[in-house]
Parts: sequence; structure tokens; C-alpha cells
Amino acid sequence: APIGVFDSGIGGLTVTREIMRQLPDENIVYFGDTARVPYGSKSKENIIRFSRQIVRFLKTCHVKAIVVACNTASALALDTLRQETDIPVMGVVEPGARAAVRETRNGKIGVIGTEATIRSEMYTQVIRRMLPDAEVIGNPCPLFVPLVEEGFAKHKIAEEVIDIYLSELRKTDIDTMILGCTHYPLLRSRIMEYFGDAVHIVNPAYETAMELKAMLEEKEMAHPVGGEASYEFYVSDAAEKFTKFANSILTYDVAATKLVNIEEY
Ligand code: DGN
Repeated sequence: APIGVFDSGIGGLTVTREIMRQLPDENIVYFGDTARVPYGSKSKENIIRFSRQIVRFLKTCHVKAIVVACNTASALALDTLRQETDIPVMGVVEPGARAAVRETRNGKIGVIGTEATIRSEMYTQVIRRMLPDAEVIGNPCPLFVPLVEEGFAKHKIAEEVIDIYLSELRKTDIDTMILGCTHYPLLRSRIMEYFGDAVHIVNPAYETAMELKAMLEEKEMAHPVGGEASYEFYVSDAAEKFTKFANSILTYDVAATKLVNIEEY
């Protein structure tokens, strides 16, 4: 059975990419909610409603586990989804928070993400469960999402936007920072340069793939080694734009993307 991965749109492909690298034998069904993106500026009720529909859809694909690749949905809907679902559901917030707790020396951690993710303070809560004295500084960077989607991650305008959003955070003495949004790993090298060696940058996409691997092994749910993994991509709108973006960040050739009327689920 495949692993179901979902996101508010294309950003979750950064998580998918890490899963493909760490778990090359696993089949994947990806759903990107391109009709309703962005989630970052929406209410908790709607984010839960959207996520529920997607879980129902993924279950029709007989997935064995679900990865909520979207940080916003992980922050706001994960608890609800877990209570309602009989297969393992993994988000990106816990793996990202765990890695930050492991890396920090001074307990001062920065988190960047969408408005909704930062407002939820979910990263802070999860970090403090493990490290009660941690000081967590959240900083929303909403413009990073369209910046990446428009293909400007390597353009010099990205440097300016990074400086505008992150100059205050750079003045603090955080020693670790979490890229708490699916798109931010695509700005990772720029952000690393901006902060320099003193700040360890955590990529929740990578951490999630590693935890997924450990979970599948522990539960003896891993796909047997060998054969070629199959990948399927579904979206709720604008399939061609999605396919183009997917091919710009994945090494796997995404030939076609299927359209789903997600409101029916
Ligand atoms: N996928 C979203 C996240 O990781 O928070 C970013 C895109 C969005 O919905 N705004």
C-alpha cells in the first residue's frame, strides 16, 4: 500500500522529495489542494474541514499511512485527524520541533512559517513539552510562499525579502531556526547564508522523512526492498502548473497530474 502525502498545494513536494530519497521503495500518493491554497491565511475550522476531506480521499487510494506535509495543516488539524483516523497520521511540526530541541545549545529557537502556523504557537508548545525552558521566537514570512512559487528563490529579490522579514530575528541570540513552512527549504541556502554558521537551520521536511522511515520500520509496515516505486499526483485545480513546478523540484519525472473534485469527499 502507498503512503499518502498531502499539502495545501505544491509546497509539500519538498517533503515528498525527502521521502523519495529516504524511502526509495515506498509508493506515494500525493494530493495538493491547489484549488484552495493558501491555507496560511485561513481559519482553523476551514483548515480542519479541508484536511478531513483530503484524508477521506487518500483513504479511497488505500494508503497505509498519511503524512501531513503542510505545516499549517499540521499545526491546526493534526490532533483532530489523528483522533478520527485508524491509520498512522504524521505531521511535520513534531519532527521539526524534535530536531530543534536536539540541536539547540542555548535553548533559544527561531521558527518561521505562515501567519496561521506562527499564530497557532504549535511549534512553541511542542518544543516546550520537551524543553520547558526553551525560548521560542516565531516570525511569519508570508511572502516567501508566492516568491518561491513564482520561481524567484534564486533571484536577488529573495535576498531583500529575507532581510525585511528576518533582520530582527538575526539580532537575537537564537542558535537554531526551524523552516516551518513547506516552501522554505527551497530558500534554505539563502537563509543559511543570511544567518551564518552560528545558527543551525532545521528542515522539517527532512526530519519528517527520517521519522516516517523509523515509524514504518518499527511498525513493520515498510515496503519490501526492490522493484520500482510508483508515484501518483492528484490536485484540486490547475494540474498543468502543478506538474511544471513538480518537475522543477523533483528528480522523478511527473508526467501527468490527476484532477480531483475534493469538495465531494
Ligand atoms: N503548505 C503551507 C505550509 O507549509 O504552511 C504553505 C502554503 C500555504 O498554504 N500558505
